[in-house]
Amino acid sequence: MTKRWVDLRSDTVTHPTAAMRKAMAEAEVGDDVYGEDPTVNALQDKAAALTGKEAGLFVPSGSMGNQIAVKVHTQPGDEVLCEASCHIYNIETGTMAAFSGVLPRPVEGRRGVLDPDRAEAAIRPGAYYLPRTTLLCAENTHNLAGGTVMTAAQGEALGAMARRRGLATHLDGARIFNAAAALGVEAKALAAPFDSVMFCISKGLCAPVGSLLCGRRDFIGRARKVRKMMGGGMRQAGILAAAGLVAFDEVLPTLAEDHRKARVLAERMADVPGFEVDLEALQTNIVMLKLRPPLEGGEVGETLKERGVLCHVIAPDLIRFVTHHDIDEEALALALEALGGPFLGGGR
Ligand code: TLP
Repeated sequence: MTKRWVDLRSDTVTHPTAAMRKAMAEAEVGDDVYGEDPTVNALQDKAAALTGKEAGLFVPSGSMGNQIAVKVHTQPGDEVLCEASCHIYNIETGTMAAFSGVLPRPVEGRRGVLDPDRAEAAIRPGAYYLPRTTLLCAENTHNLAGGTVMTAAQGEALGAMARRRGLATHLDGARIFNAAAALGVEAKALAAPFDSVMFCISKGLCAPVGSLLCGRRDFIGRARKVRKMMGGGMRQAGILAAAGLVAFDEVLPTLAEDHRKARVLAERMADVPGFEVDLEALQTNIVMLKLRPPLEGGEVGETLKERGVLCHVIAPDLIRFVTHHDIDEEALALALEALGGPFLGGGR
């Protein structure tokens, strides 16, 4: 029998469910570059409805969805306000600079949430020799802050400020349904303050590939052109979209379970000498573990791997664990057992 890994590196590691594979095999397809794939069209319509936007566009990845939005909302030389540790700026290979020719203007948030006054203070005055600040990007849930949520009220305050100052707004909602589940609200309430929103079906929702970019109809029209420019025009993509349609019915309603499992893991971690977890900051499915010296990320990661658990070592003092649909009760028990052994003094 092959070894069972408990893979907590990310929720991107989830596999499509049996129902998804069946729907994929049976999907009605067409050429989506002609707009003729009925399953892609159905997914885009559903995504627009879930986020309360006029239209949606199926894109191969979350990064592409975000970067299309940046391109459509800006002109080269513009400045983009974003939270300092956001994905768009830090983990998308510098695409906003390389592809859109824009400058990021990082602003420190609190637990990943931008304060409207601090963000407003970073907007450039209108002098002709300064860059123009034209776009504000937010992230919900916030990945590097540890899956933290931005409430609808916080989003509304940020959106209102941006509108008043004439900025376009984009929400990286890769995990917006985790935020919605944690807050007990609909995703569209969290997306409403923003002009555009991107969410992923390939993370906690278990679909194998893809993300949706949603916004006004004219914005999506321009986004479709940029997607083609980036090489993201797909053909019989209904095979992939079919999994997304299943995900909304089958997996989306179970996200709160992932959050419960993250808390069980985090509570166990809080008892391990040298481990530090901020249980108050833990709101969804991402557990950020801080290590106190002499513990070191690489070594702790290796020890866990020897015990069958995979995690994402972000820095020598920081490890990320993400729970998801494929972490069942047995996997959770294995992870808890792995955390039970010593991490110092040759306790492997
Ligand atoms: N995040 C991945 C890695 O890139 C870190 C992960 O394992 O969490 N926005 C957010 C908030 C994300 O967390 C991610 C992926 C993306 C965008 C990009 O999505 P993809 O990987 O589909 O390009």
